Amino acid sequence: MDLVLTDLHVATMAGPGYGVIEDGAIVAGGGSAGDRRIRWIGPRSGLPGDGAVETRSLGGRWVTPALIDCHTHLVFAGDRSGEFEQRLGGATYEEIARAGGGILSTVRATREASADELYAAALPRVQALSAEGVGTIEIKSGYGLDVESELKMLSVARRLGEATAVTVRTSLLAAHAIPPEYERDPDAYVDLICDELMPEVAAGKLADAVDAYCESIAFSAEQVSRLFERAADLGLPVRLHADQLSDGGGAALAARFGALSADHLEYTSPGGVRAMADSGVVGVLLPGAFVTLGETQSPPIDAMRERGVPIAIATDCNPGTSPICSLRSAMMLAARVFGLTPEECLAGTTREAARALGLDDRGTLEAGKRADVAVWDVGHPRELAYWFGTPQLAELILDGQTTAF
Ligand code: DI6
Ligand code: FE
Repeated sequence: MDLVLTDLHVATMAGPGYGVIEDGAIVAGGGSAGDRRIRWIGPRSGLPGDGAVETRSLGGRWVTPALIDCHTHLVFAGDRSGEFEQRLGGATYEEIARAGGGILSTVRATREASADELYAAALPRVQALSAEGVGTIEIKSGYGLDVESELKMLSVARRLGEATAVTVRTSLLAAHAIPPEYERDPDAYVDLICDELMPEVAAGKLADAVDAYCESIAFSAEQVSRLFERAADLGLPVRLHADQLSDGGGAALAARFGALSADHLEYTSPGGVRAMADSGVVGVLLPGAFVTLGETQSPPIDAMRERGVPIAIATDCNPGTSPICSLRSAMMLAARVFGLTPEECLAGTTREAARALGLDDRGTLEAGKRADVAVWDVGHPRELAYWFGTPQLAELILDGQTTAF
């Protein structure tokens, strides 16, 4: 049966601007479970009156596309709050990483944890995001750094998608840090990823994309190129942690491989921005990491706007640099710290985030898109990038059905 939503205002995010439809209506349904679509959307006065329908009045509330968190590392074990204390005392992220802390500290805990323990720890993080209207979450591996533990992380991420109404998209981020066993021969670890891990992940359809961390403390452009060539062989799209702590030419590298996205971008050069624009690479901004690390150099937002680089915003939820399970907070930080407009913040967590994941079936409210709708107790959609830590979600409809949160 179709679901008809009326007595609402819509920010379709299909443009121009918020794509506002005042006093609108939405007809959802059609399609099988897992693929229920918007059949019609427009002003209430034009509502088609055919078929068996369940009509719901939303009491004049605003609706938007369900939000999309397109960059998280939310499957992990352990705790790194002590590193935050160290950094507040003056230590840098690189110093802590080089001393064996940082990512490798989470790797030790994640390797030791069972799949069930990882799942139990991650589920509340997924629930916290969906309680704020998030209907699609990307989750990366990258705290296993060996074949077995990377597969374990990806399976846990898949299980989170199966057990909840949220869509989970996974990325293989085996090239997140150099594992201790390969400290003297990082290239052999890149071989392991290319020759063993990636083919197994592809065969098991455990990852929707391949990601890598291109940075002086992680992997070189040459190593990333090898990984991305292998990903292309296996038909897996790529994305890149680029230019977070220094300009390593990551944005241009991502562009050269036609990556879905390049993420972080604090140190990206004008040439990198140009390359992204030419290749249609989405720039994913991660203000939670920027603030947590006390960074001072902002991504080149003006250049991105001038060149028309699509801008997405994500939490980067992880235990080391972005301890945040709140996409609404990331939106507010992107506005306040990076100077994005509230409209850019909402586009960055809907339309552009969908693009960063290579998903063309969501991110806007239009006929033919998935019936993933967030219903808000706000007077205007700009409030979504204003209030943070403040519950304003009235209802989350995913795949045409109300979801508990
Ligand atoms: N950049 C980040 O900010 C996260 N990963 C990355 O490549 C940090 C992950 C961590 O410190 O655990
Ligand atoms: Fe990240």
